[in-house]
Amino acid sequence: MGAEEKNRTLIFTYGTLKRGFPNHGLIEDLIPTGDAIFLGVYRTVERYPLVCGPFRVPFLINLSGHGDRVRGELYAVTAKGLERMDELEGISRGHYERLPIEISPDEEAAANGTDKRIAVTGGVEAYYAHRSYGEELWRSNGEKGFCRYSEKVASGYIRRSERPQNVSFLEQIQLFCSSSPRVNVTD
Ligand code: PCA
Repeated sequence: MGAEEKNRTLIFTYGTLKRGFPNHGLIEDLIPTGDAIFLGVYRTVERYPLVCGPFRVPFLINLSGHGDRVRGELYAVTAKGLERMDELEGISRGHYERLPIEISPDEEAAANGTDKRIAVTGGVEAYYAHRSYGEELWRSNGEKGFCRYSEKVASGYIRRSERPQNVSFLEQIQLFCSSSPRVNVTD
């Protein structure tokens, strides 16, 4: 089957899967076989919290109207590509959840000529922080987010292989949330 005949899912990446970031190798593996195609730089239509959790791992939180419009890269991936991405993002382990998102071309990137300006009408998905901890992570970050996962924001990122192996990722998230300073609002 030719690459153009495959059913594809549109994935908006905002974190370590982007070009130049630590998990982009996965996408680079998929590009030669046509299992991933770069479509351009986009921004979310709505505002969303983009925060870092443990190990400077980025999380988009499904709380539209908070944070900023977030910048990322759009890819069209085949079922095989999607399976690899879902595995990396721990979909079956409750790390991230893949849900719809609305995006539009990033004007700045379009002006630089890097954006193919493909009309994306819908059916785009992104990996959000799982609902089991999303809101807590937002509060732990003092409800302050970023508009993109830049090199500066990502600095201090620790790869999976270099993290403590005896504590699960979800436990690390809980530890991160419970050790973050929090302003207690009492009424
Ligand atoms: N990888 C996915 C979700 C968060 C992450 O680091 C991405 O880049 O969109």
